[in-house]
Amino acid sequence: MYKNKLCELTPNRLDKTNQIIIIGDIHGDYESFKKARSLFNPTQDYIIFLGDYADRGENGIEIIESLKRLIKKYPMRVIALKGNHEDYTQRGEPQFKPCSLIYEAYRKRGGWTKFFGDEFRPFVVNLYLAVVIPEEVLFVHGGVSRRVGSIEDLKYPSRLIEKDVLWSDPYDGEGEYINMRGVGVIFGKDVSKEICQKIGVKRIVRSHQPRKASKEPCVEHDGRVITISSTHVYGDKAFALKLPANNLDDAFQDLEKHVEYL
Ligand SMILES: [Mn+2]
Repeated sequence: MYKNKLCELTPNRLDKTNQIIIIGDIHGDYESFKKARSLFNPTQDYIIFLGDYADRGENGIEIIESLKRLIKKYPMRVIALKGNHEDYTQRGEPQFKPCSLIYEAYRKRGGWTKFFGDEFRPFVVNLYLAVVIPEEVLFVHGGVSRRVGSIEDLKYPSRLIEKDVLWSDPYDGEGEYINMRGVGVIFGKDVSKEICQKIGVKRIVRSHQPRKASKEPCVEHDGRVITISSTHVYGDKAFALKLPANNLDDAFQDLEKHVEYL
């Protein structure tokens, strides 16, 4: 039996929750990771990581190990998504470029095979593909495509759907086309609208394009798609979203008030 890859934050689970903290791509920036973690109060908050923990920055290993400890300590409150930089074959071959985590593992942990088998693979297989707050928000790393026909497709995704969710990007137009990245699609605002309706949410929060959110959240598709970034590796601002669990709709209307710089 496959593991359900969709984390559902139902009203029942959000009861007695203060904030939902959302963290975008970190990409080896340990300082931003530590600041993000310090925003989280485990007795009353959720923290959702949108993936891409390693590569580009220097400290992928430290971030992955810290995040594993955080999940272990607060399994009900820490939710980590898979990004395209967590996409490896069973044998540890990255499905993306460039991958610097392998070299980091050689330098810091004495090799890749052992680190992958003992530490990284068990972490990756337990990552979610998406989080949904019913009637409100879908959180993913990359985006959506017309292949996502229902919420069930996110619970038990085909490999094609998984790739679309990990790799896709919104674009300022209509329809759905091949992505220049070589995987996933670029999706227009008609596609966002259609998929939001099918899944039963108002909007999609994603990361995957940190430079698009270099100063603040990038809001596209009539407010339906929001891109965030939580890394300094490109020399840009890094931030988290701190959303009030009981008033999400208003928070999205006034998003700048819920941006916390890291
Ligand atoms: Mn990415």
